[in-house]
Amino acid sequence: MATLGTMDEPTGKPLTESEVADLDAYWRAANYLSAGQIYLLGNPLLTEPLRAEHIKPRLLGHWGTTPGLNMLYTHLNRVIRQRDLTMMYVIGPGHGGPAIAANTWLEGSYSQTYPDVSRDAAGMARLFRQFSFPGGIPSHVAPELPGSIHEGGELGYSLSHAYGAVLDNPELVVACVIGDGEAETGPLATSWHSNKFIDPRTDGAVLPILHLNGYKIANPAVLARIGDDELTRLLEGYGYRPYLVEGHEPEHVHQALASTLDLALDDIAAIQTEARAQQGTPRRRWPMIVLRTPKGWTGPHDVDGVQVEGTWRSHQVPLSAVRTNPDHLRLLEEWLRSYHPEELFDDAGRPTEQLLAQVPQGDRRMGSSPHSNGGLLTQDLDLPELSGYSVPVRAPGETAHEPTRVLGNYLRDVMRASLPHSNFRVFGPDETASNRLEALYDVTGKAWNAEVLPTDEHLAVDGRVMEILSEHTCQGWLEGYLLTGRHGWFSCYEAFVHIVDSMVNQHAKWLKVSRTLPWRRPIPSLNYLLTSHVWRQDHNGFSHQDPGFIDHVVNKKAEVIRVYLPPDTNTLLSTAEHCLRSHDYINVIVAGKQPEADWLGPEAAALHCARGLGIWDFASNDSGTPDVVMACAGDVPTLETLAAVRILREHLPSLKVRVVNVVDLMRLQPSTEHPHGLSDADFDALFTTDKPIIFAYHGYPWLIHRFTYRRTNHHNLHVRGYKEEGTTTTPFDMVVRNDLDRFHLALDAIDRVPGLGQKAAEVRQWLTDQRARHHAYILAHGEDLPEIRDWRWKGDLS
Ligand SMILES: Cc1ncc(C[n+]2csc(CCOP(=O)(O)OP(=O)(O)O)c2C)c(N)n1
Ligand SMILES: [Mg+2]
Repeated sequence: MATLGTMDEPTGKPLTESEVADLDAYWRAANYLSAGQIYLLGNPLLTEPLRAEHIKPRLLGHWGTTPGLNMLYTHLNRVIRQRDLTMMYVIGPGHGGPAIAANTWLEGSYSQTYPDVSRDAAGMARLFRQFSFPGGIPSHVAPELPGSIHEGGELGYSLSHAYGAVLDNPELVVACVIGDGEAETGPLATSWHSNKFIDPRTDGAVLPILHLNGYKIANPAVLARIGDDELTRLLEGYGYRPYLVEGHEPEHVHQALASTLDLALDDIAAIQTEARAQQGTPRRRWPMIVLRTPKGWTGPHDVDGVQVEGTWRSHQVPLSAVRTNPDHLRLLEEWLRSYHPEELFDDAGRPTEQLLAQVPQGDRRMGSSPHSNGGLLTQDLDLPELSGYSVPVRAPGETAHEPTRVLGNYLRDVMRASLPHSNFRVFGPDETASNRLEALYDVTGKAWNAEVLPTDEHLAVDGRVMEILSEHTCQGWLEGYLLTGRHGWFSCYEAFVHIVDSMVNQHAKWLKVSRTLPWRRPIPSLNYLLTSHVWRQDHNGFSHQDPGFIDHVVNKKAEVIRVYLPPDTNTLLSTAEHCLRSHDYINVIVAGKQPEADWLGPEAAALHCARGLGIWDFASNDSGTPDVVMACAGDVPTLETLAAVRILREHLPSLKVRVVNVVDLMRLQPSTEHPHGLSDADFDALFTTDKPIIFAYHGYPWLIHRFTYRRTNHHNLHVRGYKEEGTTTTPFDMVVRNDLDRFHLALDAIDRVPGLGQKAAEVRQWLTDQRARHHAYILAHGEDLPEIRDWRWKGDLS
């Protein structure tokens, strides 16, 4: 056992000479195939001397990380075979794509997925040519690569993805390589703590492997330069038991890595066996590996008089002028021949029996892991009937409910029904209760295996609500969970979900590409519930007011993105059910948690959500010929619109008003741009071709213009929304500050309906006065005017 500050560095030699030779041959083959992908357009087996025309015109890809990744793949295959493990490989430095392509080709998974890239000379030539080549595959561990759930293009998410994958997969071990550069990122740094949320009885295990190759792109990596003592303390501080494998002599590293993997997997097996045999589940110190090997290992040592192997210079292509510089060409040939391809592949380019004997069989191959193509394993959720949760609505606006609290009851029973299948979890940065979803705690707890005090609530080692104050980790866990075929729900404050803007980008890209790959089965959608939204930050104020996540996600491919703004409880329930049934989408639902008027009964809500938008007859008096269209999207804008409509209809009874509510924001886009988009004819019918439209929108107003700029009546569209005016103030003052209040919406209508301004001069003045009254009142009393607080939509005014 290591003493503090010293990593275990196993010294055993578990391998026979011939086993070392076998492993080394496999590793050399993987390295050869990796370098071949980066460099070769022809002459894949080096059957003739290397010439400039055999070299790719553009040399792209990353060599530096690759030999280490190959070394690990080689040895993971060994332990998979020996222990019959179900293992997946997640690679933080996903720029090491050639390594995974090489290994999955060697093991046969690649050719099984892409039969034209056969496991022979012709296939090898294709494998080489297609890499980072127009019409081929990307340089990273992208969705195109079998066995991958993690592209790794954007660094930082490997460990949270790995942990998400092992939740509720008790047999799965994920070997997760973390780049020493990647380890400097915020998301990676916080994700070490995932080990406090694992239940060894029902979850699988992550084996983190910190790849200490010393460098990032042009700099040393911090963790490689703080000394073993400090690094050990850091990793132990995160709750791990680090084992060190260090060296550059292949034979030594083979022995050290083999004995270390044996020990680490023994540790994992012991933890799991012990935990699964008894009731007590104290926190465990899970093993991890620190692999300190040279960056660009086995590549050219010196190029143009400077050292490349073992330095940052090997990050991408160690030899960059091979086509024009005969010296580089010679070095490349020496380098490639140093692996002795003639010993590794037969005359037909097939891997030798020696290599084939080392790969696991069938689904045990990491490139064929069903977990890495999670849709294969997805079992749809058993969703309870909504009727058990929906609220009765006798008349619109008569009653009020807290939408997310009611949703919480539904999610509780979704969770309950999922328990036998262990395939649903709720994620959030400590906001499940704050977002009023606490009914979930009737059936499950919050995952937690660290210390528990008597004053804590709902903490449980086997809890299925995952709360950590790291939006990055929540998102990473959830993505890992979804990508391995299970279902999830992420509830987050609207303003702070921006923290994962970049992660959602990456997931959207993953989905976009996956959808084009017939062999990748659809996975459950990524569902966001953004509550505690911009308009109701009573406790917090300006820092918490930002509805821009919607603007962010709609930049992604239309076929992947869905945005919903349910205006009340029943529409939220219907939307949630729809999202939980869906696949391959990113669903963003924005809905309030404060008591809100119930506008639609269960059936009307279901219909409205199915349409995505529609005329609200109960609030309209236009009989098919409106003078003005009052449109709204979002709960607070809907309330203000209806209040404005009531003012207009009371004060100007001859004015014909049509109310259109939008729940599915994507309906506003042209049908050519989004699968949910309305045809122009449908849009014109709802919004007219020539009448003013006053549109009250939840978020930044420009988005509505962006969606509708091609519509016939766009020049008559006037949008009110959040214009970055906020502070800690009353709910109504928030809308007043942003001109989204009922008085301003009514003013907008008066000003935009031709000829109405003069006739309605008195009403206009009254409306302006109301805003002034409001202002004076809140300054004096600290709360909204009673008639604002107690306002209810009442009866039929027509
Ligand atoms: C979040 C993020 N920032 C920057 C980059 C650009 N980048 C690509 S590779 C790399 C260095 C990675 O170093 P490390 O994680 O140590 O990987 P390795 O040394 O194994 O190549 C950087 C900074 C990135 N891909 N992602
Ligand atoms: Mg590195």
